Amino acid sequence: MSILGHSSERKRCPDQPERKVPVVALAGNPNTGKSTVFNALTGLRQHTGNWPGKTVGLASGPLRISGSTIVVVDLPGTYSLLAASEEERIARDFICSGTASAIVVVVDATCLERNLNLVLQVLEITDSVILCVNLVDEARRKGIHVDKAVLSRELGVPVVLTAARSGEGLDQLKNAILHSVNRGESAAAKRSALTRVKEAMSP
Ligand SMILES: Nc1nc2c(ncn2[C@@H]2O[C@H](COP(=O)(O)OP(=O)(O)OP(=O)(O)O)[C@@H](O)[C@H]2O)c(=O)[nH]1
Ligand SMILES: [Mg+2]
Repeated sequence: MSILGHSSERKRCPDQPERKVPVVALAGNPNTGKSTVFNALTGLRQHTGNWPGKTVGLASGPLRISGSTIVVVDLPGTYSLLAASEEERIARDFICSGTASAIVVVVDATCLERNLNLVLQVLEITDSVILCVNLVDEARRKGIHVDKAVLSRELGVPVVLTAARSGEGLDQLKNAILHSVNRGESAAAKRSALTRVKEAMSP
């Protein structure tokens, strides 16, 4: 869809800052289920399959929740922000561009340690991160338990456990996205109100 980066058409007061449609990106190592999460959030049908490197460009679609529309961007898989391939460069450039209000890092619950490298790199760029620990059904099958509370405490970000293919945890993920976007908007509104007050006070 074409609303990525475009302003909403909602009427606004002349001295109010323009409201942009919030953007949330799905980042993560290849084959962690980003496009499956994207499809579940947006109702679209991005290409998925059980081998890495399927998503090669940016895809975007709307997540409609509680009367709000949020643009979700599905990024190509990347192991690191020190991009090696063209697909990794696309993901890195988008993450670093600041376009997204929040980054959802989708990790594989069955090999969390390997995936955390990218999580830590993204956390160096922004603290608006949600950790989506996907494939928890596979982890359960292998006897792997992921302690959501400990992860969230240690990383300082919300953590949601999902099995995107069956829809498990997706409502919690939607709520975490909405919460993060709303928090970002209210912080931005406070900053802009403060700027206006300062301007009004300056001689
Ligand atoms: N069992 C299980 N399989 C999943 C889950 N999420 C995704 N899959 C499967 O994992 C495979 C990879 O999913 P994709 O959504 O294509 O992964 P991706 O991260 O977009 O992959 P790239 O674009 O190649 O980086 C597919 O076969 C999905 O059906 C899940 O929660 N549980
Ligand atoms: Mg994909």
